[in-house]
Amino acid sequence: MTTKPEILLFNPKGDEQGWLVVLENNQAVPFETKRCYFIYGTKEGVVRGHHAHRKLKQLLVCVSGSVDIYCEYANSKETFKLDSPNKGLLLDGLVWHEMLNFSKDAVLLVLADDYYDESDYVRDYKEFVTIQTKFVRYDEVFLEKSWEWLNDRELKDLTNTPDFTKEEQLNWFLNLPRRSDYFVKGVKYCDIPVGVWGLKNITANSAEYFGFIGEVDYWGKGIGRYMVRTAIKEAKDKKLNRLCLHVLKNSLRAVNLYRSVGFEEREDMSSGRLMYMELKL
Ligand code: T46
Repeated sequence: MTTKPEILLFNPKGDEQGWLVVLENNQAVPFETKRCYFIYGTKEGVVRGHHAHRKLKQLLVCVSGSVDIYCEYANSKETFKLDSPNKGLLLDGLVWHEMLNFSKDAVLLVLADDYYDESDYVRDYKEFVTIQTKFVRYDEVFLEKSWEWLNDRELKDLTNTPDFTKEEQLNWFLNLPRRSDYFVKGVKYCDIPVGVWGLKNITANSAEYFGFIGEVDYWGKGIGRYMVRTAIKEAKDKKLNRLCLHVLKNSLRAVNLYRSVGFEEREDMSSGRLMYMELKL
């Protein structure tokens, strides 16, 4: 299980004549150390890391000089300054981290709770996003969240959602199990409901994709790409030979995303603010 990155303060022994910090297992170090390594001589401007660990626990201590550690965990992004040998940064599990702004004299000591294992590294940011994204049953939680999301002015506009009442929404939800022309999934990131995707107007040959991320803090991570790729796979599994979608013409991010996975505009079918796109499967 991943926990939030945390700064631990040590208790140095000594006085003005000199200091000593003790790093003992299960004391100042909150795990059993199996491996220790250090990074030094890093040239100016170099950024290291760019990965997360699936399970590894690590304690990073800058024993000389200073370094910044950029961390991404769930939806929070934080940069921790390690500029004293009296403090350490605890990284436990899936935290994307990058080490930057190494001072010339920086020595970054790392204690780890396991031996080196390349398979524990997630070095691709896209994979970091996909392993934390889950497509789950669209349940009452998503129903309630969708009410909030689709009544937000910006999202309502972006998704071209018409006005609807609570009652209409509930009827739609209660009818879902009986509908073979409709498929919908809730999207969770780090267990937090963030969006919805689905296929509608499903026939023997084709369907229409829809999807949105309702939690604005999660835009730009690549979750949308994973949603549409999964929808394409779902359509192929259903043996469909065509997917289509409607997107706002001025929503360039979305248009570019759909183009990048193979959707093409059909100008004859586009109208007003809406672009119609198609993908042959
Ligand atoms: C981390 C940050 C804070 C080994 O063979 N054994 C080891 O124990 C380690 C740590 C690395 N290596 C090899 C793997 C690479 O071929 O050393 C090379 C450099 O490793 P990497 O590019 O992963 O280095 P950093 O500075 O980006 O990351 C390191 C740690 O690898 C990583 O676990 O969390 O420091």
